[in-house]
Order: sequence, then structure tokens, then C-alpha cells
Amino acid sequence: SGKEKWPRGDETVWKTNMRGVDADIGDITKSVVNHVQTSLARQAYNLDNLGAYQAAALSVRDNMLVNWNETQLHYTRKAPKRAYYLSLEFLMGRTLDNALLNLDLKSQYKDGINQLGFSLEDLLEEERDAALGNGGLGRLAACYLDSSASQDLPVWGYGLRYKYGIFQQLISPEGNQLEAPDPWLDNQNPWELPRIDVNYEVRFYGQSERLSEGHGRALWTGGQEVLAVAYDVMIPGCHTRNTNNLRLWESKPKRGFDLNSFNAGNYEGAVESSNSAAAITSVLYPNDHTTFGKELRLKQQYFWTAASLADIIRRFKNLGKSINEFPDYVAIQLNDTHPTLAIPELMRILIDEEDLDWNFAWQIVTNVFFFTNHTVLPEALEKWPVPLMEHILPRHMQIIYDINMIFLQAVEKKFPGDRERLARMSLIEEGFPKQVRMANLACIGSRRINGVAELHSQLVQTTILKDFVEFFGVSKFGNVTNGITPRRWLDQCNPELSKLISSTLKIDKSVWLKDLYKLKGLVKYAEEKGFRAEWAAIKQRNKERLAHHIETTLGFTVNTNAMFDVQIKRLHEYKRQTLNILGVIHRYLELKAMTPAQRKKVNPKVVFFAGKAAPAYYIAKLTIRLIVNVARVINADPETKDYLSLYFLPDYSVSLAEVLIPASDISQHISTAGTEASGTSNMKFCLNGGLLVGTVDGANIEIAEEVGEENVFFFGHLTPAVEDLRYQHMYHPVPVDEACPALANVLNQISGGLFGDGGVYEPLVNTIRQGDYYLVTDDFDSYIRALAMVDEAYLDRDEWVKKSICTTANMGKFSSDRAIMDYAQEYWNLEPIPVGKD
Ligand code: Z2T
Repeated sequence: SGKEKWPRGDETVWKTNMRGVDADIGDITKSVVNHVQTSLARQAYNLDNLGAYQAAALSVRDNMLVNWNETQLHYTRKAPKRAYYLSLEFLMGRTLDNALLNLDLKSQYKDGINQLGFSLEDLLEEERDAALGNGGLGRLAACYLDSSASQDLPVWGYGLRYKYGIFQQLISPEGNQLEAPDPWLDNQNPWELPRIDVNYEVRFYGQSERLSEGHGRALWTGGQEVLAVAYDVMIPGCHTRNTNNLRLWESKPKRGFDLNSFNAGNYEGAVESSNSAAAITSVLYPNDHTTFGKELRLKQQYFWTAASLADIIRRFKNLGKSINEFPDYVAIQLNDTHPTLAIPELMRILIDEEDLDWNFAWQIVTNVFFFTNHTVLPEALEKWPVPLMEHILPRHMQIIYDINMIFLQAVEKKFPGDRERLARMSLIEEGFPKQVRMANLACIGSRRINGVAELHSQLVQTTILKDFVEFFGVSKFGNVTNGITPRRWLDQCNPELSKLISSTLKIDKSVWLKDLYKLKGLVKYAEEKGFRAEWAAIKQRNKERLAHHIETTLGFTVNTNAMFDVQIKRLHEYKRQTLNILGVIHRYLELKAMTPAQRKKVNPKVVFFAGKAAPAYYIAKLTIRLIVNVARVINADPETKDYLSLYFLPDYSVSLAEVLIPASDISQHISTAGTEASGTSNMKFCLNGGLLVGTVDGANIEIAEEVGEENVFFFGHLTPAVEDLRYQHMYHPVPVDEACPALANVLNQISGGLFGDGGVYEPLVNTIRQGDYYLVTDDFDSYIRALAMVDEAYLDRDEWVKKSICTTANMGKFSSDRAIMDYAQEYWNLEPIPVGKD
């Protein structure tokens, strides 16, 4: 490389002009002013914070584009193996601050923006979150993109450009969650580049006619054709020129109007079909752990996988290689089962379009795909009704049947006569209607399968995919414990702590942010009084920053002398926000029973909740209502409010998490054992020196292994006990009054109307009184004891700060850099391709 002929014009003119903005104030202000004038057509006279933010963003974007172009050219020249991360969700949050930090331009832009009469901090607040995800799964995808770029790995993301991201959450005066649309693109989005020229046609419906016997070619015709148009989002690596790509697809009608109906005088029909094409990428489905079997969701999944595969294959073909080398150049990671249709789609392309025979095609397919499972909850396992699939994707349904028949023959050969095993492993679940089991399809169509934490990966192998482990052997199954990017989740959200770490370790942050095990060096400073004082002072200022945020956005005055106790995540019964709120009520009742003198000895505490509930999840919404009404009562109680207060912060988002996490003393990760696959916010809190109250579940276990069990407050039953306890609740129920009197008392207070009409909460309270699937009764006493130990530990503030320091110091393992390198080496077989190093 480097010896190619320059393609056009005078090479030096091109090259000297191909540069972004220099890292000096003069060049930066020139670039921003230029964007104000030419890109926005505005002037200093009428420029508000939003306009100034947009101009600053466009200026930073210029820099990223230079790197992006160089990176893509470099990858093309080096022609390495590439990986593609297919995810229906990318919860990116804001971009400007992250980009400035990764490009190492933040202080220069701060000064430049100042000279122009604005404050960078204010401008950062103007940006809307890109909230194209529900929760952990989508945020994980965003962290993995940051880590791929930061480690120079040739990885692209593929997703959908939803017009509406996750809904905005409003809380009504009664405490009910209301949902409003999130039109995140209304202010224009400077971070995306429309690529009108990169587009593919995607077919739905129609007929599939087999052209030969057996598993040969077919002809799929008719139906509806929709256009997929690419929008590219640049992903800058940290302190590297490598800038990767996230390609998001937007759906459009193929021609503005359907001409046939238009000519037949059916104007409305024509417009409607154009609407139905645009509808495909209109909205992100807001369910995190349930599937609804909606036709539009299936169309989203196919639209996205078909466009992405077409794009991947086009790029591969540009290499001029033969198709059997496809797995040497391409790895495709399936983020949960949502992109599983990519498997029959690649079969369709190889057989119907490339004319390969079945076995050869299947050989390629099963060497390209990798599958990550994110939950073992049965209600989250995707199944699609066969009639729906047949209607929308007739050719794919044929292929799925063919895959199934050949697979079950192999199973029958290995386990002769085991009909129940065949029924369990079949891609088709019998019933009315029959359904396609997407996890089974993803499993047999992939090279390797992984879970997202040690315990979870074990559960995958021993429960939902047990038969497949027995069939394929255990080496096809693995674990990659999740990680988080320390760029956003320490340096960006907690700049003071980041600075203290760099100055203490005497290591530039560009080094330890990319080698997080370096934090271990902090352990010895836990013994230094001065260091502990600085550490504690930063936590205190972060608490004040949060309090200030709440004061300005919600108007509440938060007691910053209290311990901050935080639970922020999607509302779900398995995550047991119920346990937390019932614990709060228990504490309140105890405080009420005390004399003023006794109360004065209590550790004051502020409890924060935030999180969205799926719009159709009744019990989760009722839990929000209970939290809001408990808050209303106890925050207004003059006897107790100095010792206990409670806030439900509406509209949880990545940006809100960035303010909450650095302010927490303690955070709660209290799922029923065996239900939370990993959790990732647990890692974010601990990285920021917050301690953890949790069950022995998901990544909590590995966090305790790293930071030491003495620094984690564990409670509750263990995974192996859960099945038996559930059985007890079902078949030998013990009334709550007997099983757990303290809990019974709390439930009776709710039913008795202490927090408003008790009848409202009966459906929620009854999930515990009857059945108690998530074992709130069984874990309540041990939970209360764990919280008492937290209070006791907090009394010795010196020891507490030591725990906090040692926790941060031992979080190296949970960098998403480690996780993504694990995928690169153990799954994708990918090498770093650094730009500008050769
Ligand atoms: C999700 O966020 C997660 C799992 C899902 O299963 C769906 C969604 Cl939207 C289908 C979460 C897990 O609950 C969490 O434990 C894990 O840390 C996260 O994915 C990332 O792996």
C-alpha cells in the first residue's frame, strides 16, 4: 500500500487540504463561526445555545469525518477480516462530549466556545439523547462500538434508524406512567450522514416457487418492495484515528408512489402503501423482556437483516474473492435472537442467487454467525407464528423447514428414537398456531454461542440450550462477561475522579482508560488519609451536582448530607423494585416507631428510583405508582423526612444515568437469583466508587470476585434454591404473615391505605401474597439485614471510603475493551488495524 497512483487531480492540493480543525483556539473558533454562518445561516445576533451547540457539533464532526474517511480507506486497502454487530438497539446517548474526549479536543473547544460567548457545559446540555434502545442490551451495543474503535478493530454496527426512539416517560399526578413519543430527530441530527446512494430493495410477501427437487433453488416474486437507505454514524475511538461506522437503515417507499394504483385513480391507496413502507422504521418497540408477535416487528427484523447482509456481501464482493472465502473475511454477531432471520436470508442468497448447493451454503453460514443470548426468562424467548412467517417471508419459511428437516435427521441419528428430544430441539414448536423458535435457529446456525456473565452462560448451557450442548458438544458454547466503556462511564461522567486517578497514579488517562487494570495501583492509596479526603470530597460534589440537577429540573431540594441509595433500571418483577420499595416502607415504619432521640442516631438516607416500564406491563406500572405515592407521603412527614426521603426521577436515560451514577454511595442489583443475565449498571456504579447491595446473580458475582466479598453487600437465596422455593409457593403455600411477619406488616399498611387508596395496589401486593414467583417473601428478611449492615458500615466513614477506593481499583476486568477483545480473539478471529501506524 501507499504506492497506488493518486486517483484525481493534484495530489498535494488534495492532501494538504484534507484535514479537520487544528487543535488551537483560532482554528476552532474559525470553524464554529463558519458553521454558524454557512451551515446554519445564522449570526451572532440571533444565536441561541441550541444553534451554538449545532455549530460546535458540526465543527467536531468535520474532524471525525477526516478520520472516518481515512479509516475506511485504510480498511479497504488492508482488506482484513471484519466483524459486523447486528443489533436492533443502540442506546448511544449524547455524542458531543464523548467525541471531544475521544479526540482529545475538549479543553480547546471549551476555550474556543468561551471566546464566542457561550459555555461548553451549557451547549452539551442542548443535545438530545439518541435513545434507540430499551436498556442494557442496547447500551451494551453502544459500549462495544466505543471499545472496537478504541482498539482499532474493524467492526461496524448495523441497526435501524427509528424515527421515534424509546418513549418519553411522564408521571401523572396520581403517579401513573404516561408515554409520549420521542421525536429525537426534530432538531436535526449533526451526527448522522445520509447516504442516499447506498440503498437496497427489500421484498415482503409474494410467492416462492421451488425450481428443483430437494433443497435447491427457488424463485421469490411479487409482494411489496421497500427501499432501505443508509445513514452512517461515526464512532470515534479514544486517542486513535480509527473511526468506525454505525450504519442505520431507514425505510422508504420504492418509488414515491405506487404507480399502478395511482393510475387506477386510487390516490389514497397509493399514499397508504407509501406510508406502510415508511412505517417499518418508524418506532422502536418498547418491550424489553416480552415478545408480542406483531407483524410490523417481524418486518423490521427482516428489513434490517436483509439490507445489512446485502451491504456486507457487496463489500465482500469488492475484494474480488470467491464466495467460499466469505467466513475468512466476515464475522457477524447476532445481538440476541432479533437478527436471526439473517441465517435463512444468507442461505437464500447463497442458494437462490449464488447458485451454491445446500451443504456448501450451510457450511458458509455456520462459520459466519455468532450468537449472544441475553436472558433465560422464558417469556423473552422469541417465537414467530408459522402462518405469519409464511405470509411475510414465504421463501424463508421454506428454508427454515429445510434446515429443520436436515437437522432433526442428524439428531435422530445421534439419539435414535428419542422423540421428546426431537420435539424440544425442533425449530418448529407444535401448537395452534405452530411457531418458529428463533433461539434454536440462532443456535444451530451459528459458529459459537455465548452468554453474558459466568452464571448466565452456565444457565444457558444447562437449561434453555441443554439439548444443543449434548448434540454439538460444549466447546461451541462460551461466556463473554459484559463490560462497560470507561470513557463514558468514568472519564466523561466523573471528570473530577478521572483527574484524581491520573494525578495519583501519575499515568496519563489516555493510558489507564485503555488498560483499566492499571486502576489496581489505587489500592495502596486507600491507606492515605489525604487521598481518602479527596476521594470523599469528589463523591460529595457529585451528590451536590445531582441535587442541583434535581432542583432545577423537578424543583425538589435533596438532602446532600444523607447516604444516596440508587436503583435505576427497567421496571420488571424479576429486578424486584418491589423488594426495594417495600424495604423503604419498612424503614419508614421503623422510624415512625422511634423517639426523636432514637431517630437522631439513624443514618439519614435518600433513595432514588428511575426506570421505564413497558407500556403494557401492568404490574410494573403499578410499582411506579406505589413508589411515587410512598414518596409523596414520606417526603412530607416532618417526623422522618430528615432521615429518609425518596424520589422517583422520571424519564430515565443515558444522560440521567451519567449524573446519578457518580453520586451514589450504594446501588441496588437485587434480582431473584438466576434471572438477571449480567447487569451492566452494577459495573458503572462500582467503577465510580459506589458500593453494591445485591443478590448472588449475574455479574454481581464476578464483581465480588474482583473487588472482594468484604466490599459487597450480598443477600438472598442462591440460584439452585429458586426452583424448589417456587414449587413450595405453588403447592405448599405459607401465608405471608407466617413466612415473613415484617413483610406482612408492610403489605398490610399498603392495603390499609397509608399511601392512598389501598385497593389500587391489591394486584401488585397479591403477586407477593399468592404465588410469589420472584421470591420477595423468601428474601425480604435477609434483604433488610443487608441494608442494616450497609448502615453500620457507613457509620465508619473512613472504612467506607477505603471500600469505595478498593472497589474502583479492582474494576479493571469490566472494561468493555476486555470484553470486545475476547469476542475478537475467541469468536471473530479479528486483528486490530490501526490507522497511520504503517
Ligand atoms: C435487555 O436489555 C437485556 C436482555 C434482554 O433479553 C433484552 C433486553 Cl432489552 C432479551 C439485558 C439483560 O437483562 C441484562 O442482564 C444484561 O446485562 C444486558 O441485557 C446486556 O447483556
